[in-house]
This record gives sequence, C-alpha cells and structure tokens, in this order.
Amino acid sequence: MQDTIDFRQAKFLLSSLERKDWVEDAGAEVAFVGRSNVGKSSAINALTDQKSLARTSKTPGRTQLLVFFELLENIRLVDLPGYGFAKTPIAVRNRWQEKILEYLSQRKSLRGLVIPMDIRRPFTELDQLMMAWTDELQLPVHILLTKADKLSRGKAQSVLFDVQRKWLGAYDASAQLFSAPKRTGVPEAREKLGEWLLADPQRGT
Ligand SMILES: Nc1nc2c(ncn2[C@@H]2O[C@H](COP(=O)(O)OP(=O)(O)OP(=O)(O)O)[C@@H](O)[C@H]2O)c(=O)[nH]1
Ligand SMILES: [Mg+2]
Repeated sequence: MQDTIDFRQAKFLLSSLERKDWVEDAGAEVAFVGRSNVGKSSAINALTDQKSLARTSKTPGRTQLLVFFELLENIRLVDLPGYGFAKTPIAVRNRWQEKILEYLSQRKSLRGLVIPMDIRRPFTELDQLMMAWTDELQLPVHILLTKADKLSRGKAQSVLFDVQRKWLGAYDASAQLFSAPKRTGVPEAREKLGEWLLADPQRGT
C-alpha cells in the first residue's frame, strides 16, 4: 500500500443515483456531503487541483447524483447530492435522502465523511441531523468551514474555535478553515483524507 496520495491524479469514474451502478464496494473512499451550495464540489476541485473535475454552480442543487472519483486504484472520493435546497420537489428530495442514507449506512469502503459547511452559517438544523446520523453510523467526520475568504482571518478563526468548543466534543469529528478560491486549508484537508484512505480495515470486518 502506498503511503501518500497524489490528489491531483484524480479521475472521474462515474455518476449515478442507483446502487447497481455504483463503483464496486472495495478499497477505501471518503464522501463529501452537506447542505446544497456550501462548496462540496468546489472543495473536491481545490483538493485535486483541477478546475472542473466536479461540477460546480451558483445554482443550488447542482450535484444530483453520487459522483465517484478515483485517486488511486481502489481509493476514491465521492461527491454526494446536497441537502436542504428548498426548491427541490419533495419526491426528489425524499429519493435523494433515501439514497444518501443507503450509501452512508451500507458502504463498506466508506472511511469517513467530509461535511463542508458555509462558515457564515455552520451547523444548520440539517447539519445537526446529519451529524446525529454519522454518530449513529460510527462514521468519523471532518468539517470544512468553507468560504472562509468571506470573513476576515480573525473572524474566521473565532468561528472555528466556536465550532470546536460548541459542537465537536460530542462527536468523532474535527474541523478546519477552507477556501476553494484561496486554497486555504488544502494541505490540512489532504492530510486528513490521506490518513483515512490509507489506514484501517473495512467497516464491519
Ligand atoms: N467565495 C467562495 N465561494 C465558494 C467557495 N466554495 C464554493 N464557492 C461558490 O459557491 C457556489 C457553490 O459551490 P459548489 O461547489 O457548486 O457547491 P456544492 O456544495 O457542490 O453545491 P450542490 O452540488 O448544489 O449541493 C459556487 O458559486 C462556488 O463558486 C469558497 O471557498 N469561497
Ligand atoms: Mg456539488
């Protein structure tokens, strides 16, 4: 097994909502899940140093499928559809939720979750619900406080401290500042993901 991952080698594998199409559940993967429009896809592009590997958009609800990217053979990143976009029809929303839960609860190669949250609005109700699920499923979480470039450095740092103090004690979770355009936090996030992806046996074994 390799001891480092070159995130820039990432390649698109496939996208689908249906489990039958998903990449074989072998090896290790880390999934990105969070509120719509918080910057999940932009974070994947920043980490892989590729402009348009994951599709981003100003319009919330852009990623509507599970999108699999390969970093190395059997090592992957997965971009999940965002939650909490009010204009998504309820039937579609329920279907996404069902698929996300199916994925999170059954995917053996899933080593951890990255939950990007807009630094100006972290821990919304839906984020808290997602944290409760991850706790139940015993999945470790790494929170990216995204769009850190929208705040002064001092303010961003104080939100990070608040999040750590107020929210993280109860969970198997860590947090950091992140900005896709400024590349803030890219090395730190790569290191965390590398640890997850290169360690540990599969869940449930
Ligand atoms: N200023 C700033 N804008 C960002 C950052 N990250 C993302 N954005 C912008 O936020 C918008 C949404 O970004 P996406 O990466 O598409 O968000 P997403 O979470 O993948 O959205 P969905 O797939 O719709 O759930 C885009 O206009 C991005 O350019 C950031 O760190 N700083
Ligand atoms: Mg997206």
